[in-house]
Amino acid sequence: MRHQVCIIGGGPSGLLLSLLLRRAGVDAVVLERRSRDYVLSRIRAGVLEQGLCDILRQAGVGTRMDREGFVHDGTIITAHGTTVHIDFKKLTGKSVMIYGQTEVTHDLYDELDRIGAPIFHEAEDVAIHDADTDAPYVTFSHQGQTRRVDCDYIAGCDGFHGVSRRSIPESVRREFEHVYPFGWLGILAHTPPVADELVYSGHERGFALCSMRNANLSRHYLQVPLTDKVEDWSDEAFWAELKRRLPPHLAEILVTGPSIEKSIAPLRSFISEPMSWGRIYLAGDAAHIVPPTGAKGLNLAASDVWYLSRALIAQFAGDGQLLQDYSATALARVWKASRFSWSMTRMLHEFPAEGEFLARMQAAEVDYLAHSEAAQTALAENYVGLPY
Ligand code: FAS
Ligand code: PHB
Repeated sequence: MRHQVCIIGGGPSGLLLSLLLRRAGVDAVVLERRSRDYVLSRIRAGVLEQGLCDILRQAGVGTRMDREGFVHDGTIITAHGTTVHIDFKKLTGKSVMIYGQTEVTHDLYDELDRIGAPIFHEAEDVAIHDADTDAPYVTFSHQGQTRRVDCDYIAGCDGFHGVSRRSIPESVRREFEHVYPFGWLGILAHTPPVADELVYSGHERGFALCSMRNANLSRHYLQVPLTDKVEDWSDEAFWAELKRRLPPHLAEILVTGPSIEKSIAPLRSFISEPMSWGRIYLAGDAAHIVPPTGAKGLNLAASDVWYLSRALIAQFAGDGQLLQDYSATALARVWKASRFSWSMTRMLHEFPAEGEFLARMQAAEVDYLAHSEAAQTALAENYVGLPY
């Protein structure tokens, strides 16, 4: 088969790219390793920047988000006895949308199905060939048959463990990584959120985050040692620890209940440069990973896809400049969002191995944040999303 663009990966990056390209008349196919049910069973991000919301609306898949999502004008940061409300709306004029990544993925799949966009699920052994020529192709096996996609360009939207980044020669790639000495234990429960906005809590026992999906679906996280296993944590133990890490006025109103999902995710900062080589263009987690403290993972995937879709559309219209500039353009925003995610993680997590000096630096940073509108504005403009 032949398509103008072969997209590897059917997560938010690949699906959104397919939709944006098809809206502009560019023909794309998506190859996804997993079943649709598996992809839709993953619980991940919850905060959408305004930029991502605007893209979804323009692409015609924002209706359910606007109906069911929650607009948040701020967030609460509490640590070392100090609590500060960051008022996004007042400080930046922008808000964020609370709407699960799973729902975004659902909406994208539904629209791509409606317009008949080709998606292969359970596409196995995907391999990229001749990416450094003007006739690249991708092979994969599907339902026991070997298939081939001849294409003009390959979009690597296959996440951190995908095949695309690894198809760029090691001699070309420069990878930057910082692994954090802890993970996040996440729980999803049919309980009401503990507050109207998200609560980021730094505590000497460890970081905690109280988030939500709707008025009766909460998503909470605890910083846990890398040695912890999810089976080490009963629901009761999770809730008891979360209460210990919250300010007393929140701990006493926290409603607990049985978990419907519980998992531990490791935290890392990772960026691979360049984000393009030959006819391969990387977008989203295939190129970079951020610690979720800044709620940037999904939102960076969106800005990558926005840049890449515009560049490919222009390329097929005869103007190759945006495509030539894609890697540099995307990386400029990736590095700034990675810095923000790293700084939020450093400010709010426990790093026992780094001793008392860092703890005092963290306390001073939260104290400065609480008393400086300039500091709050800097945090707010990064959290709501820097301009594309
Ligand atoms: P994804 O990893 O979502 O999608 C890649 C797709 O490619 C997958 O469906 C995979 O099956 C497929 N694939 C992989 N290899 C393939 C191959 N060889 N062939 C074909 N297909 C292949 N971000 C936040 O902002 N907030 C959060 O709270 C948050 N929590 C997270 C929790 C976890 C456990 C993880 C792993 C990530 C989390 N993230 C969070 C980040 C996450 O939301 C990503 O940024 C987002 O999924 C990026 O989307 P994609 O780039 O599409 O990558
Ligand atoms: C979530 O709701 O899953 C979430 C929200 C904000 C974050 C990370 C995760 O920073």
